[in-house]
Amino acid sequence: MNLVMILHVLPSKKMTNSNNQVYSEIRFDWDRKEILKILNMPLIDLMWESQTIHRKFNKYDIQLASLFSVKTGGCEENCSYCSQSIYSASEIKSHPQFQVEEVLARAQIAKNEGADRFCMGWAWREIRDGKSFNAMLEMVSGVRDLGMEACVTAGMLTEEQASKLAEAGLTAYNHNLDTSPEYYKNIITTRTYEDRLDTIKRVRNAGINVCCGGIIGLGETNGDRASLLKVLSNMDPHPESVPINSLVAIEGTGLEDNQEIDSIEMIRMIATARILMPKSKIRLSAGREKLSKEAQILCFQCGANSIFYGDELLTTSNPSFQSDRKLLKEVGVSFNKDFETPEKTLSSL
Ligand code: SAM
Ligand code: DTB
Ligand code: SF4
Repeated sequence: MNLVMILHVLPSKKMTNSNNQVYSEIRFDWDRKEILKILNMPLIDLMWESQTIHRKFNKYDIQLASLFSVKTGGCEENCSYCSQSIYSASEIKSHPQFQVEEVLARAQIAKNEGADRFCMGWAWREIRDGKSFNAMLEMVSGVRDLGMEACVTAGMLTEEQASKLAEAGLTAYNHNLDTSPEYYKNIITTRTYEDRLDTIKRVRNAGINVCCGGIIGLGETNGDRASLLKVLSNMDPHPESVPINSLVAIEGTGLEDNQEIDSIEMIRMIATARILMPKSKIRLSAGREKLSKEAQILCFQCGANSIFYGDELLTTSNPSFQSDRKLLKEVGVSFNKDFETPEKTLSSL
């Protein structure tokens, strides 16, 4: 019996999330063993199964999410992959928080380039109340006024902060689990896995969409990848978006010497995430510069339906707007339907 058949015979669950989408035939009870079996399936079968599920639940369109680092560097956490941690010796340029107008000008550029979502990052352990938070709220409502989805990633938050962000119109909050509960302590020790899960619960309870994923290439095993996917796919409802990053090994970080992952591992991770979370946006995230055009196309085929779009991630580079547009046109998937004139670009700043 193949996976599609399994999905048909398993007891299904109908429920609605905060956006009143009806979920059916979607499971929240995957166990690690069956996930590992999917991850390790012959690649040709895994690609077939994931594409079948993707075609059943989604259209072939790709969400373009631009990323901007509103506050860079000086973070108190010790995430060993991160150039922005005070524990890293990376030579990144720290930058105090950008002003609201500057951030909205960047969002406008991203919109002109065809992005439908604008993600703003703060190198913080947790959101701090006061001037910076008030500015964050203005940025969120400003991005929404541009007609874009707004996403924030700024560390842990309180219930009150979450509800203020919801009021400001925040579409999604990104807070990654990064890896499995078992491997996590090898990567970060300044906050716990439970802390991360609590933050995600507060986001969900405030009615904000959850953006939660992880990183491969941290030195974890396939079993760890299965455990991470188990935690994500047992969230009910599933996170609306699931970024799958591959480690960008940045000089000066604790993981600078980690071996680069093979692109097939990324394809396997994306395909498995698609099978487990059929309707989530699976975002092919950091590390795309190391993937060939063909590997990216296979990721789209297996269910990736979002990318980070724009020349920069937070402190590292990403494929250019132009090259991504060319790639997506070549593949024949659709992206932002409102996007007309690529010429309205950086020159408008
Ligand atoms: N400080 C906030 C936090 O940790 O939630 C927000 C920013 S943080 C940079 C967002 C996420 O980016 C991390 O949780 C991690 O999953 C991902 N990330 C950071 N550095 C990375 C790297 N070098 N390679 C791949 N992913 C990375
Ligand atoms: C996510 O999962 N990946 C993005 C975003 N969410 C914030 C960040 C990737 C960062 C890559 C390394 C850097 O540019 O510093
Ligand atoms: Fe800080 Fe986020 Fe980097 Fe961790 S990943 S060090 S919390 S900016």
